[in-house]
Amino acid sequence: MTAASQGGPPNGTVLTVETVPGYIASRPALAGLVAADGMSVTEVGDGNLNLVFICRGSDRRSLVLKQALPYVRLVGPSWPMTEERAAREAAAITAHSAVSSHVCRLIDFDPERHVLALEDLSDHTVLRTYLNTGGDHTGVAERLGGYVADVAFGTSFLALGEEQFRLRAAKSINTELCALTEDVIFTEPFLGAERNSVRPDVQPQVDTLQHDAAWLDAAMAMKLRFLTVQEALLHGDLHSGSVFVRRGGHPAGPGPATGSEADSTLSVKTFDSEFACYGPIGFDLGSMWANMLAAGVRALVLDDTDRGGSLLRTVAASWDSFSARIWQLWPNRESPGKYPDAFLRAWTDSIRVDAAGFAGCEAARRVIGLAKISDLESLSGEQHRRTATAILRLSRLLLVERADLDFDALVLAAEQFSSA
Ligand code: SR1
Ligand code: MG
Repeated sequence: MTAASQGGPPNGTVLTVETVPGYIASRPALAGLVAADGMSVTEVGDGNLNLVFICRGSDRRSLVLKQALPYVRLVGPSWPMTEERAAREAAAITAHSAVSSHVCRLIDFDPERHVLALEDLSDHTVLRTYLNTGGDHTGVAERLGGYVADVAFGTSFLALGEEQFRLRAAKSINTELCALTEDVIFTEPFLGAERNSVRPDVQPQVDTLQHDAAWLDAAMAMKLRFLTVQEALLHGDLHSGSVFVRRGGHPAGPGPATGSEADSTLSVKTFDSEFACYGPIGFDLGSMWANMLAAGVRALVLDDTDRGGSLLRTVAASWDSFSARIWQLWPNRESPGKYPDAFLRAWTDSIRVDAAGFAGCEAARRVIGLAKISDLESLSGEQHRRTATAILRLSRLLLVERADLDFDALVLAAEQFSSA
């Protein structure tokens, strides 16, 4: 029976705050969760691609609906984009939830209307906002490093065996969303595009970089890695806008760190995995690193020196936790005889180099490309110029020096770049 025949809006319709209660009532998996009578519906989608509704019943029980539109919301119908991305996200959530607790829960998926029903994490805060408003980030990067390791191991040939791994990779093809990533992360910031924009006082540095052979060659090498390497089912867009955090039972917000007690009450949940694909594991780590570095640079430019330094050091912290977790999982590999320890040593070395290079691409695109970040865009004048300039200098360092990157040297460089 279709949703329409049960009283919901017909297939092909875009949900509205008015039609959401009828839609929920029409979905057997949802009807009992939030009562249609007295339901409040708020559209909160402030992302680049989709519609998002928070639906709360009179008994305060709630859920979130996310509908993929047939175009990129940020630009409008002139940029069509497959609605099948909702199916890719549902599949990724399912696969990632099987191996990690740090994933927003999927309640229902409607493949006809391209709608996901998700747990409502309104008591959490988006990590980007949290970082930029002084939230205590103790333990967050460590959790994310562990999450990437769990997903990397659990969706790789090590856990699945080679045959299942290849079948899963074949099923997870996400052509259009990967093409979008290739355009906005690996092509446009480096080769130039009409969709790019930079403020006039940053333009000279961008012009210089776009004629810098070492930076360009390194970015193209990372583009090749993204296009050709299939190690695990990535989140595919693991920036700080794709992570929710909460401490205790209350909305996460500014407050002092309280050591291990704070860690035990910390909730970290990833969401928005519509860009999921089989790809190089370093892509997820690198996306996270670039955004943590941007938050750190911003804090330094705003003279929040201790906090800035501590945000910059989350790169090393997340790597340590990724590495420790993957070695912890290693004994569980399906075929120990075929994969000696030397295999994982070489692999983690290459993941680390990849992560640095991908962080360099993500850093550049957040200054030059279409999809900006509030860490930077909320600044003005000299503060904006200094932050943008430092992020671009970090992009070059991460890309060109990716094979020899030392985390302490990275922190020192970021501190130095932020003071210029
Ligand atoms: C249309 S802008 C493209 C970006 O938006 C998403 O949030 C992803 O980050 C993607 O790269
Ligand atoms: Mg997103």
